[in-house]
Amino acid sequence: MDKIIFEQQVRKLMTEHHHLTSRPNIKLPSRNNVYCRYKYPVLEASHTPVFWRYDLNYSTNPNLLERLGVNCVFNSGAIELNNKVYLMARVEGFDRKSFFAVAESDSGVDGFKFWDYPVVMPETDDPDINVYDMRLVRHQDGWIYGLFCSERKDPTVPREDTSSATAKGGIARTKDLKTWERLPDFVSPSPQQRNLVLHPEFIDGKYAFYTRPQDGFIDTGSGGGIGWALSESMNPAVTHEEIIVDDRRYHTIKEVKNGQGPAPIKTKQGWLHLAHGVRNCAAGLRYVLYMFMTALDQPWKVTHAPGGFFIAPEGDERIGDVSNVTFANGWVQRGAEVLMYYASSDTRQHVAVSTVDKLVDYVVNTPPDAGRSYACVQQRLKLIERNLKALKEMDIPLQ
Ligand code: M1P
Repeated sequence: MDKIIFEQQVRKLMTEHHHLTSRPNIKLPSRNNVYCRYKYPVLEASHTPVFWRYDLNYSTNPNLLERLGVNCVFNSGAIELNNKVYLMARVEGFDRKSFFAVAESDSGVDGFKFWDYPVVMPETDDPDINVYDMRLVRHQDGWIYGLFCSERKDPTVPREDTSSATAKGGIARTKDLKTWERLPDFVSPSPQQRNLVLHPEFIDGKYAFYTRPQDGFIDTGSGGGIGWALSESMNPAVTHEEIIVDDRRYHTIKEVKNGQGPAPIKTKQGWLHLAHGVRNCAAGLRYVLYMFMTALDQPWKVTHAPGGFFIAPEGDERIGDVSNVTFANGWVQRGAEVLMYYASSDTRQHVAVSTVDKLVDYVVNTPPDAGRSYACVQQRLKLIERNLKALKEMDIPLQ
């Protein structure tokens, strides 16, 4: 194309991108009165700046080809700073490597714009092949920590095995999300460690972590469950024992595995947790989100565990690079409201909104998983009986 057309095309790309990132989001009516979804994802691959993907120089790219494609944007950590919401997005290139990038918004539900440059995360002496799923935690010690999965090829397998990997808990800290100090990877008795999350407060003067002890990269093996571990320091963070806070269980939404989402939110009633649970079926693994509460003075003890899932993939959310997945590693409390950032099918980033009061009500008053079909029917019968009485008292006829 000639240079004038080239410049017109570049302008068009930039304008289209601006329209996308400025598009107001639309809150959808709630279907359960617990939370509302929003119509549009807050971030997708096309939200990444045009100048991250195209070579915009006529001399080197006269056909204006995309050079470094972005495949998806998902599994974002989240934090509020200076009255803005910052998402630490997992951006995955066409080359399957993930990296971190910050997008900011005033509203937290739309207008997310990526900073001009992605995060340059320093490496350790043993470079990661892939980094992803950062939890952002503002700790009592004054630092903002980023905890993420650091993946490398498993050095112990035969040469022909080019798939086996090891997952370790990567740790870095910052004051501004721009400059990062990389700390040594988390050390625990478990051979694999993903979904590592830092508790925001000291426990008896120690750093506390939610872990996921696991034998294999995908399979939990003899491990699994959301663990709890203490470390004297963050540099290095070392633990000798992991106890299980929330185990995986047969015939539940977390039968195969589970993992802590973002760091828990402190409420008057207890620590509010968002997590993901995984089960297997003929279509493959299904990832849903669930909630639970732990004791204020003993965050490793579950006090309330509503049965079933909180958010499951629906509609377009069901389809993507890894279909049938909802995953969350970021949420932000803004006054009474909670913005929950959940990703669908390892492809795009959404938001759902609720309030602390509603989430506490949901967690405290939703009946637990009754464990067996018969017991579940008994649970539902109780609800039906009370409701039939209530309808009669309100003089509302059955349809
Ligand atoms: O593909 C679904 C998810 O799989 C992993 O989660 P988990 O460790 O619980 O199995 C992660 O790779 C996560 O990023 C991904 O969304």
